[in-house]
Amino acid sequence: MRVEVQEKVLSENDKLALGLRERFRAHEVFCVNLISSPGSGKTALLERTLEALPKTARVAVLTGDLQTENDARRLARAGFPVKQITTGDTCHLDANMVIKALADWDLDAIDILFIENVGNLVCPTSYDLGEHAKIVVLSVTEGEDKPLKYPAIFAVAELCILNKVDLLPYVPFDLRQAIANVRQVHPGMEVVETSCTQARGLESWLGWIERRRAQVMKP
Ligand SMILES: Nc1nc2c(ncn2[C@@H]2O[C@H](COP(=O)(O)OP(=O)(O)OP(=O)(O)O)[C@@H](O)[C@H]2O)c(=O)[nH]1
Ligand SMILES: [Mg+2]
Repeated sequence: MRVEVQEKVLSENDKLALGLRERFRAHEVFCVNLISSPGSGKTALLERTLEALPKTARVAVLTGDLQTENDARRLARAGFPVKQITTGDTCHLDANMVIKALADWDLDAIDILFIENVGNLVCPTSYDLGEHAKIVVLSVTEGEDKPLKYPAIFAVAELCILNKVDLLPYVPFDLRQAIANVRQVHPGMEVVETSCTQARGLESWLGWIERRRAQVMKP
């Protein structure tokens, strides 16, 4: 008799991410991983988010880029803990970078951890950071075909933020087709339309965070 044993071989990153996920669970930290092309508005969305939260909110941000501390500087203005991870020539964050960045933070003092990944619609998709949800940001200047061209991130993300809707009158972007493309790759996927320059759609986004966090924290 032949018995087939199928065992998923965990990569080194997966093992570290499992450890991170366990730490987030133990310290009751809700963690989201924001992924998009460069310039879709990840930092702008986080700026508006931090501004909208009460000063007493226990939130923190890790932000990844190949070079510069620009995003950390922008985000630190809101007064919450922020740390930049500069990856040099690496096109994504990995679990080890997150572990190192968290080393001197007290996770018991954090309820929500936002991780802004390096701007890239491909590489960050396959690196688990121990997050509870990946969120993909697509902006209207990128073209409505991107979910079909880069399906992997749209397939695994729980939520699609469709950003820069204030520019819709000026760019040839078919909003209905874009949403149809998102849902062709990921049936039923929730889409929230935002403008970070006009602070539109933020209530829906903040509502999603609250609902999803409550789900994750349910005993
Ligand atoms: N018109 C408009 N511009 C926006 C919006 N959101 C962001 N921007 C602009 O788009 C540019 C890029 O925004 P960022 O927030 O830096 O984008 P990002 O995704 O963080 O970029 P990287 O970190 O480099 O990947 C900036 O000039 C923003 O001001 C929006 O909703 N509407
Ligand atoms: Mg950014």
